[in-house]
Amino acid sequence: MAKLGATGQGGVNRPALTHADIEVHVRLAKWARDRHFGIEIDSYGNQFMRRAGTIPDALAIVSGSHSDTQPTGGRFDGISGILSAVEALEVIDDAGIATRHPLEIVIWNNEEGVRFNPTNMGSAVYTGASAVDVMLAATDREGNTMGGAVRNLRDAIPWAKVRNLKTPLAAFVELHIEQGPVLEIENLDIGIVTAIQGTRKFEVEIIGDEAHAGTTPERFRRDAFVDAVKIASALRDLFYDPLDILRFTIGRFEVFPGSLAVVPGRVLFAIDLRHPDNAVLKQLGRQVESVCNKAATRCDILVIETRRAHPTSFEGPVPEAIETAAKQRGYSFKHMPSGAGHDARYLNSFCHSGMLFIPCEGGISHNERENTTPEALAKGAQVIADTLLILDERL
Ligand code: HGY
Ligand code: MN
Ligand code: MN
Repeated sequence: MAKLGATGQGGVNRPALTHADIEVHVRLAKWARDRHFGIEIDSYGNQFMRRAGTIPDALAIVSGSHSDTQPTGGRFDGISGILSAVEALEVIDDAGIATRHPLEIVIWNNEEGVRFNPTNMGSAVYTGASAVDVMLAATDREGNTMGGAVRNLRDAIPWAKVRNLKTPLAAFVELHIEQGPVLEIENLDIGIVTAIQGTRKFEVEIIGDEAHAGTTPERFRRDAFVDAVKIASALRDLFYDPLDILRFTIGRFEVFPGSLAVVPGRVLFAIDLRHPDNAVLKQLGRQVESVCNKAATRCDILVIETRRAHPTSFEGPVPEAIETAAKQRGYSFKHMPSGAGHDARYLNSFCHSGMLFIPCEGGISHNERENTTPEALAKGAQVIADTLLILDERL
């Protein structure tokens, strides 16, 4: 899978439903077809591969993650969660184990929010937290819509059946690399995820006037870049947290028209804000628009919120089953929160949900150097297989 969208520097660049990402979907669909598993794709492009259970109408127990990556992403963020589910279903199938519930592998569409903004669209749409029409209308930088991209996916897998959005599930469990250093430093096999911090994302548009860079005196300029820098600095002051719990990032900053000789007439940048306490996010998020407007001197400012997700905590059958599985195998584990966002966040308000982390070298992620070990991946996949079977008994 790491060859599909390989950057040449050891990483992966595989935006949602580009050629490389669709190829991931096709290969997994062919693998599933060879196993006589059912394949379904919903109207938003989430793909499900299903091994039937013995009880008719029993809800599916599902595991998986996302196949898209950051532009300079690693080989494990997302895809390791899908492949561990594949591995789990493969061994369960090879062993001829009949489960009561159907077991499913899922590929959530567009988790990273790189090509189409915002993040976690697939799980948000599936569970009803985001409107499908709005999300299908999202466009990438070339003006392609998500709706068109989903049609390309469907065309590539014509044998896939249609899955209805909001089809109920019995449970969802997601494996992910930790993307932080804790498990490696403490020499632990498995992290049982207790919570995901809340997030709010905004887009800020600064609208000035394009002008000739050589002839236009400063006093006549409405330079969008100049105001954008003032705004970015004011936002950094607003979000300064002496406790260093708040996470504030401007990871995208675009200057238009982007020519050396033109005073920028427009700047677009994105804010990523995260905190475990919803009250803090609420209080700070409320101030974004006024701080932007106050800091601007000559330009017009437009602020829109593109994503708001509350902190969520995982409790009940799924984390309990992960713990049972880890104990049975004699794997070391700890309970820990997640700083990164994951699709399990949206599933958690839809069905029993949980996540497990495996160690990640140096805690490095969203980086081409992202790495883990075959042993860590194998233990994680083993726990996923065991967890699916434990949940099949308990639910
Ligand atoms: O940004 C996140 O937390 C996720 O990895 N996309
Ligand atoms: Mn990621
Ligand atoms: Mn991820």
